[in-house]
Amino acid sequence: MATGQTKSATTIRVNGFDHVPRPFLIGVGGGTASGKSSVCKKIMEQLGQNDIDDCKRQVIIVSQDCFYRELNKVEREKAFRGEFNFDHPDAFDDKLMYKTMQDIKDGKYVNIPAYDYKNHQRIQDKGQTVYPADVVLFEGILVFYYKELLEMFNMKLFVDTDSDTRLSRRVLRDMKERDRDLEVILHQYTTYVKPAFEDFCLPTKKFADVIIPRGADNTVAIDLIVQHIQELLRPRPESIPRRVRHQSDSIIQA
Ligand code: UZR
Ligand code: MG
Repeated sequence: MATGQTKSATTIRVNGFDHVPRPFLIGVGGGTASGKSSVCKKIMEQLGQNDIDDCKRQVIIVSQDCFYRELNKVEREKAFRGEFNFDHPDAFDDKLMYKTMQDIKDGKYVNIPAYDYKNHQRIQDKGQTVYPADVVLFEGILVFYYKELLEMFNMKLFVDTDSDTRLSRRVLRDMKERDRDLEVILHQYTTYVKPAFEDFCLPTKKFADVIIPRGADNTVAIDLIVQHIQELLRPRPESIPRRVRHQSDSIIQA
């Protein structure tokens, strides 16, 4: 399935009515290197979703980074010099992001682009197919910035980690995983990352339902969130299967 394409939602018949299972959408915001991905992974683990086939997962993670927009030639040259602001809301393809998240909410199958941080571009032909799931975690620095997106979330978490910790993690990660020089990382951080965090990310903390201090180290907060999600998923009518998926064109019950 090509990037941006969708496949219509799976309809199931419950008590004589057509029903499309819709996922519970959780936004996970927070500054760079705050531990958003780690918090999502822990939630997934505790909901017993590890070592499960992609198409059978009840909980999935989608990263906002997959929606960085395509850069033109001049912008890409700037990006390689560390002079492009990836922390500004304009760096994202907001239209594709809304459409994709709306399709996910509508229980459709979607394909989202993969992103290459070393070359600052989408990886063509290498996307992630998102199958309809019970819970979708959407994580990123600016997930609560865009009003249309904000309104889609059923639950909003903000990972609140001290900025010294975030900077030191960011330096190590960018050197190791993103092939960057220390000087470029620090220049980028002071010029773009930190000011944009203060202008665009931090003000969205007020929209959060739950603020998680210390990120993934905060096992108590993560336990509470997991318990809450489990309870929210439980009250579904017994007659509605927890999960359905396509197999050829038929519908099978999990
Ligand atoms: P997290 N980013 C890159 O480093 N390169 C890119 O091509 C695109 C994004 C960075 C971006 C932002 N900033 O701070 C970070 N820069 O990815 C967000 N510079 O990712 O939330 O995992 O830190
Ligand atoms: Mg991340």
